[in-house]
Amino acid sequence: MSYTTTAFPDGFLWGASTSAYQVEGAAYEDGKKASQQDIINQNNYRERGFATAEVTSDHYHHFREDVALMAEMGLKAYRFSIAWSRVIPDGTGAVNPAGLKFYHDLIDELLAHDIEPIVTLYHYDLPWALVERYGGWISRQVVDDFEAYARLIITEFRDQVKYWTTINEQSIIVQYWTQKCYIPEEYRGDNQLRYQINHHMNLAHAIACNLVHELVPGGMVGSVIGYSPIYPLTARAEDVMAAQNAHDLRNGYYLDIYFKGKYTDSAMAYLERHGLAPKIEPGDMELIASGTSDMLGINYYASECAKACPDDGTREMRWNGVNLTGKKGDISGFETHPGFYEMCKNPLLDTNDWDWAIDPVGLEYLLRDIWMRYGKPLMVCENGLGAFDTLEADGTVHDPYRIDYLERHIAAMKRAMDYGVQMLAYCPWSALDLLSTSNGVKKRYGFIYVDRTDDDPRACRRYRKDSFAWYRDVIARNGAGLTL
Ligand code: BGP
Repeated sequence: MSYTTTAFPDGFLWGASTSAYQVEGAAYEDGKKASQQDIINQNNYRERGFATAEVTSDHYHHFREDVALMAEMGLKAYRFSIAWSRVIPDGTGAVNPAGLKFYHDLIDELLAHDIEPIVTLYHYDLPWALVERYGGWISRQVVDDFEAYARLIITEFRDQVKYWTTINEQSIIVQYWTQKCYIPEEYRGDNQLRYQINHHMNLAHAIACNLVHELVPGGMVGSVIGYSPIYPLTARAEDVMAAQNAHDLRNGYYLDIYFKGKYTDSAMAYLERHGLAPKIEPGDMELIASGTSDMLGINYYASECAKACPDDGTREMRWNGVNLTGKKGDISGFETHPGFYEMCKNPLLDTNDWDWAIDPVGLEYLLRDIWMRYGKPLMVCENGLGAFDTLEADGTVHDPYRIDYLERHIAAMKRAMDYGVQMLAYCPWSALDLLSTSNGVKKRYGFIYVDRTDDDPRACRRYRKDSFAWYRDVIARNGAGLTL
């Protein structure tokens, strides 16, 4: 079925995305102290040869050049995150003026180029001091400390930042908790903590929503969910039911908190039955319900597939597998919840080299589904293709695979808009190459190539990829003429 886009509405925010620890570098400069990602990525370097977070794309020192390149592409928005340990190095207490200055300079630079900042308060990088002090997100104390941090940042930038997102991808943090949070060794066997951490994040999210409403007149706030629509493997009723169960536990469980202020009944029943439900204290659900969202950020890379899974003692509960090599098929397994669902490969879809299904129609499907259920404006905060790119001797990078991926996803998003979905922004991942959360720097997503390897940060020189010129043209014609 062929579909070609007409122009997007005026004011649509064409953007791109990054996160602090994945792009900034300067991990220990100008007063910044370690975040848990600095520590986790040191381990990733030792154990797997992936780059550390010390330099990444060195955006901290190149940000003016990067913003100029973003402006050259015609970006109307830039979604990035603030590193808590840059502005409050010990997590609580003394504020680091140099850290705040960096974000002031960045935001001023963006605004000088008419680029709207979309700020994420938290993107996996809890100050390491809080892990050492009380185990990080495992402890409820983190909620109070997050509140103080969020109040500082929102107050500091409220005159310049309208769009705020709270916590990046709670859904993915539950799935890949030891890579997204530093979990002390002795706790790693206790899967209830995944959902306890998430509960603490729900409280922090609600507090941040309330703070934006209190401090930023006209501001808009919401979470950013890592979202995969889930298809049944077959049309068998049992597989369809399994896909619904997977949706409830992996997607609905977060969306219902953000928009209805409650946990999804079916998911909660499953968690309670298995001793995995979070401990909820008096007042928690009232706080969560008070922190209403004005919008939702969505990170979409791939759809997923589920099938029925018997609960007959032959299967063990497990969470997601991961492909660490970039060789198709090297995925270490699939999430399994006996009696509820089991994730599996969709035989109908091609994947990238890391086994992520490529599915533009999945974006239309999820946008329409979320819009139908919750009716709030949406923004794509991440979407993109991780690939091995090659820098040619003449400084060019030919990435037709990325152009194809993005074109079809943008077209799918526009078709959802034609059917009534209100979209604020499209911020693909990533503005420039950066450190992948799971695969080092060789897995690239950017419009701008950053010349470095996992072992050697070199000078991080920037080069425009073919997708850079392509995206500039897409923005110039306001999205018209793209084909699904
Ligand atoms: C999302 C994260 C990003 C980003 C992206 C790609 O889950 O919000 O931080 O990295 O996924 O994932 P990866 O880096 O593992 O390829």
